Amino acid sequence: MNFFSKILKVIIVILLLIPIAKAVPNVSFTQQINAGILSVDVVGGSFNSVATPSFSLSPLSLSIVCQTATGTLGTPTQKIYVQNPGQANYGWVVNISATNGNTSAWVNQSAGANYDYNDGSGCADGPDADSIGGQMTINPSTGALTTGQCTGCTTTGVTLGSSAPFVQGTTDSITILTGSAGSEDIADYLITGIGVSQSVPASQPVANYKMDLTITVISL
Ligand SMILES: [Ca+2]
Ligand SMILES: [Ca+2]
Repeated sequence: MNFFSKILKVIIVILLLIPIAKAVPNVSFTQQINAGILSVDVVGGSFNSVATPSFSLSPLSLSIVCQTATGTLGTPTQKIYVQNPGQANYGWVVNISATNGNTSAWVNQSAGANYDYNDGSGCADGPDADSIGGQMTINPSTGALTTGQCTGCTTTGVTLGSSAPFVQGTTDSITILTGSAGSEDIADYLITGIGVSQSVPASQPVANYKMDLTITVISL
């Protein structure tokens, strides 16, 4: 190895060790926000969704005459919660109806006689085909409507529904709350204190009775 080859090796080593400055790549961060989903839920005091919402009418004693049981839909631990995060700018409606359709009934959990929830004749059995009496009335007008988590929102353009009884084939769905086109496009609301009453036929047997109702929201 002569002198020049030694020099060359040293230069090569030095070149490899020098860090090569590279251009720092520009990373473009992007974030898309889509319109939220119009929804209704049953929530507790901290807006936590209630896994199994429940509702009980006042207990009755067996009676030889027609009776009325009452209850309140929407309580401090089970509030009805409506959210419109910009999906329904032309308005929306919250309804309640029987989960299993208008031929549903209050089902005797002891396998005895059921009673109706939508007989237009009240306690007596009317023209519907189920041969049982009984009728439920939903009265949203007694309810308390407030805004939810939205800061600065108002309930302008949002109104509670009127009292109405279920009548099979005529009133299968009852309006709880309506948001007009003029209501805020992005807002949320809470409802408590909806009145529920149910006429129970005379001599209805001692038992627990059950039926399911569903609350839905649709955009206009
Ligand atoms: Ca019926
Ligand atoms: Ca009936």
